[in-house]
Amino acid sequence: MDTVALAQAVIAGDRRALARAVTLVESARPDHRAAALALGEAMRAAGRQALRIGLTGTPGVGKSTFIEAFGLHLTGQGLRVAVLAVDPSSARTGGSILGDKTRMERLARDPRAFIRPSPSQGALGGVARRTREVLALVEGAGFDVAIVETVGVGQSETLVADLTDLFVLLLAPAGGDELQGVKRGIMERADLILVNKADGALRAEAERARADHASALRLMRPRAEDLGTPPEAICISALTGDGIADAWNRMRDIAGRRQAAGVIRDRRRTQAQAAFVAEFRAGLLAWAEARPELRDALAPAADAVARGLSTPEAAAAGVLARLDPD
Ligand SMILES: Nc1nc2c(ncn2[C@@H]2O[C@H](COP(=O)(O)OP(=O)(O)OP(=O)(O)O)[C@@H](O)[C@H]2O)c(=O)[nH]1
Ligand SMILES: [Mg+2]
Repeated sequence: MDTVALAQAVIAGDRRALARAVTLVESARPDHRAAALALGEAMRAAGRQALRIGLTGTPGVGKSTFIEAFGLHLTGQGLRVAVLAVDPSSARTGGSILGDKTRMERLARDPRAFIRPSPSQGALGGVARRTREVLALVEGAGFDVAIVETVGVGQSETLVADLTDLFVLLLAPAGGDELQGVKRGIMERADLILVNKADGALRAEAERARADHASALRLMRPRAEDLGTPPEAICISALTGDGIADAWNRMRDIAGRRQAAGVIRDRRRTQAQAAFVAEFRAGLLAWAEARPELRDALAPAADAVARGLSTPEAAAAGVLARLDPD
């Protein structure tokens, strides 16, 4: 199948075509790149949009269990849901992939759902680039909601916030002050906080955590994108399903307000421009590093720096001067 036919099949809703297109986009082979770019253009021309939801939470907080319950809630309403994962390969253990198979079993079998695990290799920047392209594919394929999941342990959550329209933080009941310090930067990005596991013996503790986070959110600097309605924290249980419908209603409300005010459009424009700059810089770097006149000079220059024979600044300037001897 050529790229044009593949793009048409993706847009027509052919799931196998979508899986093939995703594989092409995630491929590291240079000869797949042209096809991936053409697919991206075809998706852009199709002009479809999904609500992009970023979801982050530390390992074990219940992300997979939540996505299963939440995803089924959405497909139950007739919506089509795609689930993508962004994780540096090191953060993803074999255990959690196995866990996902059982925890998202029903959603994985749902014809209205499409689940794609994280690209297995590569630096975070590269993983994010691929995820942006896969997001475009699932939008072109007509999915209504795209969930991008990441483990909240590094920079990946910022990256996911930069790829999505809404950023949701999933928390566990326990943690207290110490946890709050760790995630302050993430909290500043959050549009909704869900305190999970608010069931059984954990119910009261979850409510305390919710109240703590709700007041922390109220103390944050107001953000223009909130349009005067600051982010909230609610209790849910991914296990029992309590609060899942409420969580979706709130996300829909936030998205609806932002859509009407043009906030989502503006945010996507900013994101697209940032992606362009990142792509350009990555390409420039790859090009420069492949230039023979630089490649051959890099190792000796680094060696000279290590041995104290040159300052880092002078060594870098000397290597760069080879690109442009004038
Ligand atoms: N009581 C209770 N347990 C839950 C709930 N949600 C998830 N769990 C349990 O918490 C554990 C971890 O759940 P997962 O959904 O695998 O968590 P995760 O965030 O996807 O974990 P990683 O993929 O390892 O990052 C499992 O034993 C779940 O059954 C909940 O709402 N209530
Ligand atoms: Mg998981």
